[in-house]
Amino acid sequence: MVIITQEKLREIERKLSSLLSPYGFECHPFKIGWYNEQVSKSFLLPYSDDTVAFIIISTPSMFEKAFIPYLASADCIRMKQDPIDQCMMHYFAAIKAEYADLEIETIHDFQTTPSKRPRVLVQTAGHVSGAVRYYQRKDLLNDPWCSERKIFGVCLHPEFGGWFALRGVAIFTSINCPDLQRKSPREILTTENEVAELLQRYNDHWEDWSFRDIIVPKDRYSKDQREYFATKPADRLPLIKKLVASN
Ligand code: B12
Repeated sequence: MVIITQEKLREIERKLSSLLSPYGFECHPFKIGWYNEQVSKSFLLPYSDDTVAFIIISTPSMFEKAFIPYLASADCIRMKQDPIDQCMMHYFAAIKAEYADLEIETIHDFQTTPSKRPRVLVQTAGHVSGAVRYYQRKDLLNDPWCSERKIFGVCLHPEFGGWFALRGVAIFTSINCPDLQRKSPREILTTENEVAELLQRYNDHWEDWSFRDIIVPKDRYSKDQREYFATKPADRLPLIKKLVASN
């Protein structure tokens, strides 16, 4: 186990960010303890509290900067796995390669345990890193839903509103940074009504994507990207061919 200062951690963050940002990704550090103190027992990550991890976020430009070039280079037509998932695996492998001398465990948003639970709750990880604000039903003093109804929570990014995805975490399992100072996420919505409206849009109208525009974002998904995600996975092949051909 290596103990590092906050300054040294900022160096690691800069290096990781310079690897990922040309492809439209952001990375934000957090301590495993901050995550573990929020989640229930079955979601605990098995590392000590000061272990350093990063949440990896894809911004709207990831589609053009990482995904389309990846499609062009990979044999997606014969791929069994979802092309976006494959592409994320490719970039997460690049993180491990960049730090070949360190032990890194990467966990994707789509990975599950043998009992089918998500291996990591990326919304909680995003919130404790301070990168995004995770709005949940319990943020409201009063809410309009009946008590039995499950209301899913949703994160907002300070710049991109809902136009981003939380792709997973990279855990530096042999690095501890006791000094890392916690950053609270920015309060993006200011009133209870706004939070209720966000949760309503995410839970009842997520397919119209209006939850993503609850604030005016700096950037949104391109037309191609919207068309891609609006198409059922089984029908995406012609679109993939078109994207590759036009690139
Ligand atoms: C399973 C899943 C689904 C399921 C069930 C939804 C659900 N939330 O459970 C289904 C298939 C329905 C679904 C659908 C969608 N999903 Co989905 N889904 C997931 C997935 C894989 C796991 C979510 C999960 O099971 N959570 C388990 C529950 C128990 O977690 P929880 O409610 O957060 O509870 C924890 C917190 O409350 C925490 N906690 C307790 N107290 C506190 C206090 C604080 C301050 C904090 C921070 C935490 C905290 O502890 C609890 C656990 O013990 C995540 C990716 C991931 N790996 O996290 C994506 C994810 C949540 N989905 C996402 C999206 C976008 C969608 C869709 C819009 C489709 C899409 N991909 O475009 C739809 C919309 C859903 C809807 N309106 O109903 C995004 C949300 C992004 C965002 N901005 O927040 C995620 C994060 C994927 C991603 N890559 O970005 N999804």
